[in-house]
Amino acid sequence: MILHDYLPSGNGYKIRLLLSLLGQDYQLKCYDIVQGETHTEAFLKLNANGKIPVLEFDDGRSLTESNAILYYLAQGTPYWPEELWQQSQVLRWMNFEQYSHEPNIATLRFWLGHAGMNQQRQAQWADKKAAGYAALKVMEQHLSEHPYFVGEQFSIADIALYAYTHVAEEAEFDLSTFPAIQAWCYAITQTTNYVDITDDSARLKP
Ligand SMILES: N[C@@H](CCC(=O)N[C@@H](CS)C(=O)NCC(=O)O)C(=O)O
Repeated sequence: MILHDYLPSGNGYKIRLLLSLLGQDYQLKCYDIVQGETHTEAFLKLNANGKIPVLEFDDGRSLTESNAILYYLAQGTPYWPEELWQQSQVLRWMNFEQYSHEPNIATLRFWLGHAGMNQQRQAQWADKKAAGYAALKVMEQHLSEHPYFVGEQFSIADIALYAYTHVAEEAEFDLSTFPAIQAWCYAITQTTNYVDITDDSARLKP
């Protein structure tokens, strides 16, 4: 199994973290997305949308979209609940992540730390910042009453939301006023086989 990825990517990290928690072997192939390496003819055959992460299986099939990959890998594991209502709640939070969280927090982090700012991005900064804080408030409210996003169980909803929340300060989000989020982040780091976002031990050797 090959994970096509970009190391700083939270979307890619979701997959790296779950694979590590599950103790699954894989090889990591990294691309520089800032240099457009996901828009080559070869890469577009893996994902016509030109984005990492892509999980390529040994039988030649490829799966794209981080949360779809999480769903696939989590089947039959404790990270995907058995009960229908709880499954729906996992999907609810994963959709929240893709619509209300990632386009704001991840985008600002990418602009600031990787792609660079320009006038057009500067003009969107305040709106994205406000929307990112609104998402963090929704999370804080939930986590002040529950240890995880769905039931009492650490699930792929937590992995999806953790990926960009734990690095939100790189996008100048102040997490100090979100104690429940901080406690939840800390609890995740204490999970057996936890790896951090910079871990590239599965990287393919050139
Ligand atoms: N919805 C997708 C988003 C994937 C995505 O935005 N990937 C970014 C890196 S985090 C990327 O590859 N960007 C390169 C590009 O668009 O050229 C997912 O969750 O996997």
